[in-house]
Amino acid sequence: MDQTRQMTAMQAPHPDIAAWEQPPKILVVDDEPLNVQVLCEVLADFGQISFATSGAKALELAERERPDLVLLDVMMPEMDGYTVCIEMKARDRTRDIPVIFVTALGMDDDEAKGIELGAIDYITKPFSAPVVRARVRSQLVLKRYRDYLSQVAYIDGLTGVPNRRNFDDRIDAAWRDSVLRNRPLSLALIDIDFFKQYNDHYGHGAGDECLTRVAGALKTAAQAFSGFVARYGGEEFACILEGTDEVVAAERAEKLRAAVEAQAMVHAPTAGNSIVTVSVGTAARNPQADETLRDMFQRADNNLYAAKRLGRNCVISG
Ligand code: GH3
Ligand code: MG
Repeated sequence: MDQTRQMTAMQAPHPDIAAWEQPPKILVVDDEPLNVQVLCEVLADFGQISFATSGAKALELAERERPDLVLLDVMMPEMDGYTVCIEMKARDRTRDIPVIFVTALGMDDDEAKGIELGAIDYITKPFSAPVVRARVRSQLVLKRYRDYLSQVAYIDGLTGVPNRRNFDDRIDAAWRDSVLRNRPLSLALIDIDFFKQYNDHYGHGAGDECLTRVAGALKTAAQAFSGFVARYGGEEFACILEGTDEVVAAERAEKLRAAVEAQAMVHAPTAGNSIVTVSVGTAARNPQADETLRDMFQRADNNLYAAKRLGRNCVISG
């Protein structure tokens, strides 16, 4: 039963684009309006098509709409397609958007250059509608598979929140950033209280549902202060609080604790609390101390266990 639920939560993309719930977004870039018109007509049934007739406008749209694919004319006045591609690959928000170059027939050197710049394919002018459609279709399907795989690799299959791998990457980056910019960084470790009793009483399936609700409540609460919540393992979650010192971290951890309590999920009669609650331990990076990320973790973990010893459903910071 659990497996079925996980599979419906993250389905592999259907090979037929028409079956996708979210139609793909394609950006067509060409300074010649007639070419734009032809490409838009050829691709109309694939999804949502937008267009730009200059490199600058293309970059703006790519940043804003984050299309699944860009068809990019090479020869354009002011900013040519190569420059647009280089700019896209240099920016975080547009780096992963696949680009197909549109080149005039017989310009082999140009095609090679486009691929070296990070384009994934090219289409030659004058267009052949079936070739354009076939190339675009295959790239859209590949893009959707890449998106799916990165989701599977970085999202917890049960609860839908970021997984441990995702968390490890983020905390490493956050730690480096906080050291480099001398900015505060805090961490909250969150563990469900008496969860074994919940499982023992209601069964593992219900336990899974409870975990999912706790994850959802934590994620929603953390959004208010841009906290990054992940499933750290089992019934333990972690929240990265960037730019947050010890005092503010304690306030935010309290909001996370209260958000789970507010769900008012009835606990097992054998559990020490009548509703499902969490205990939280926080730690802030101490810029004065010669501390490692591991040290900060250790302190958050110690505080979590102190919170458990103190009776659970509380936050211990410092
Ligand atoms: P404490 O308040 O001290 O944290 O007690 P606890 O019962 O929550 O802690 P304990 O470590 O004894 O038990 C954790 C339980 O969490 C045991 C394990 O079966 C359950 N668990 C871990 N991962 C999952 C999961 O993915 N699904 C379900 N249903 N249960 C899980
Ligand atoms: Mg627990």
